[in-house]
Amino acid sequence: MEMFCYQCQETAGNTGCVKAGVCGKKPVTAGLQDALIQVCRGVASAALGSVEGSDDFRAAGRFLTGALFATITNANFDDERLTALIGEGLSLRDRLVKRYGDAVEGGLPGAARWVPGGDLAEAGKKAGVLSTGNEDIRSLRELLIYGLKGIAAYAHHAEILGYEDDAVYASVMKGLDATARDLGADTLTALVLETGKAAVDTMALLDRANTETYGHPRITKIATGVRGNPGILVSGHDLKDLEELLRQTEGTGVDVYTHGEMLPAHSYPAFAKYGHLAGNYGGSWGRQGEGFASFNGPILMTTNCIIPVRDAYRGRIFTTGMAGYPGVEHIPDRRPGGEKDFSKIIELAGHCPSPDRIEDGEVTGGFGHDQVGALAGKIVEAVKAGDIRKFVVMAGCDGRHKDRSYFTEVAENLPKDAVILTAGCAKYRYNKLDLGDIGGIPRVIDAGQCNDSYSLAVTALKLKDAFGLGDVNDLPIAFDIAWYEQKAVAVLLALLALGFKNIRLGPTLPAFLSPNVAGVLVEKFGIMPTGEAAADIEKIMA
Ligand code: SF4
Ligand code: SF3
Repeated sequence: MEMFCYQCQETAGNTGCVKAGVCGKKPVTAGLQDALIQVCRGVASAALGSVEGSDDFRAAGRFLTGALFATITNANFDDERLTALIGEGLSLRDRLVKRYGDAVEGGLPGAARWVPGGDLAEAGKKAGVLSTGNEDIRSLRELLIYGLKGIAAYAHHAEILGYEDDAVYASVMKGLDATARDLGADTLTALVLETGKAAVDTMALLDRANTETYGHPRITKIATGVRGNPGILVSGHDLKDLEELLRQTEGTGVDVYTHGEMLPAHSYPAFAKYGHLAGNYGGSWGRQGEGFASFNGPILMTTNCIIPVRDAYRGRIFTTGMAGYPGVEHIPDRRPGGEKDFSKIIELAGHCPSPDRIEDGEVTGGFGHDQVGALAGKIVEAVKAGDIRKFVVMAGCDGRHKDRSYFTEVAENLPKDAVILTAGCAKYRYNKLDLGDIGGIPRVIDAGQCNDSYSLAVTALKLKDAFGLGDVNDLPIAFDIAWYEQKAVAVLLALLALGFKNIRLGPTLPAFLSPNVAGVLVEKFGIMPTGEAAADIEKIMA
């Protein structure tokens, strides 16, 4: 076995990638990511001895959220950057151990003194997933770590906008520390559920960061065609990068297009005001190969999901932030108080042909909780009048698995009195279908990025109040969630923490759930796998 990774939905054979990642991750990269996780454990344990909110505590919190984010599926494939992060983490850990090691409750676990030796990737592999022998403990530890990776991504985005919450950092530290200790299944299960609460808080923090910085999203029609100017395509999830790029391209004659999960940016007042924010180009991350090739201009990957880079656009793709790919130029981070310098990308755009037209329509977005709140009266009326019978939450990720056509089939065949609530790139399976509206309420209500899944939960809670219900599960709502990477794990844990039950999850259940752990989720929360579209629709509408 050259590596072991089973953190995403596309893991080989739904058991684990052992030779190379289906995502393109090489064994060395996998080993380095394992090493980075091990270093993160040590940093977390040592930081727990520091005072919450102190400079050292914050430095650890920031390091952990950034480093965990770098290990999310399709975020960073660059061995040099991973190695640099490991080095940074080891020095931080050793400094924290020296200062606070004695104050750590229960003493420091072995991970805090881990010495990788010469071959980092090999050492990482030894300390990786399979170093835990018991499959249930392994499953719970990994479930915890993947939930924390999602939390880390959200916390990192919030931090970029200047929003931090020490309680979130503390939860990340506590969770990581727990995976380095000899804890039983019950303790780990309780921690997993606690992590769901931390996920809710982190998503609320990011929601505040986004809406206070860029305004509340408003219903917006977004063009999917192209204009005749040269363009830059921005993918990933980072709004700050887009903000700075829009500012720097103003008046240059270069248009900016969004791709994949950047689509919802069009709905924020702070971005909609830019006339050269031209539209959204292409589909979700899985189809970036074709879309990036025909775009003709530079592409900026701000976060996940980057896939193995093709020759067709190798010379014009750039990464920034926690994204990275070997041989791809990386735009360095902004200095405190400064902006990133995108001049090289803008200059390159000026020498590139304009994008090929691949479609010519529009999609509607901008249904954040504030906007839906404004429509609540209308929605409640439509439910009471029997015009809306069910809300079906179909949020989450898209992917390349052939069974994902299930989600298109469900969307197409849901009865006309069902409304789909969505967020994340899962929407690309049905957001360009003409599903119509119910008395002016569109049948696909798109809250935004996976980062905005919180908005859907707030929407559901607002509807619960509007209907005067005591339990969210009494709402006419069903969950049919598509997952791929670890942010979706955090969202799932958040939904469980908020009390939502009977969630369908597909296209497959996570390989990292052992039969016993899956059993607990089924029994306690009614989690179930997606099945045949027609049969599921019947159950959803029942
Ligand atoms: Fe395999 Fe997914 Fe891990 Fe990539 S991230 S190596 S596809 S399990
Ligand atoms: Fe998509 Fe990667 Fe998860 Fe942000 S872009 S939802 S998969």
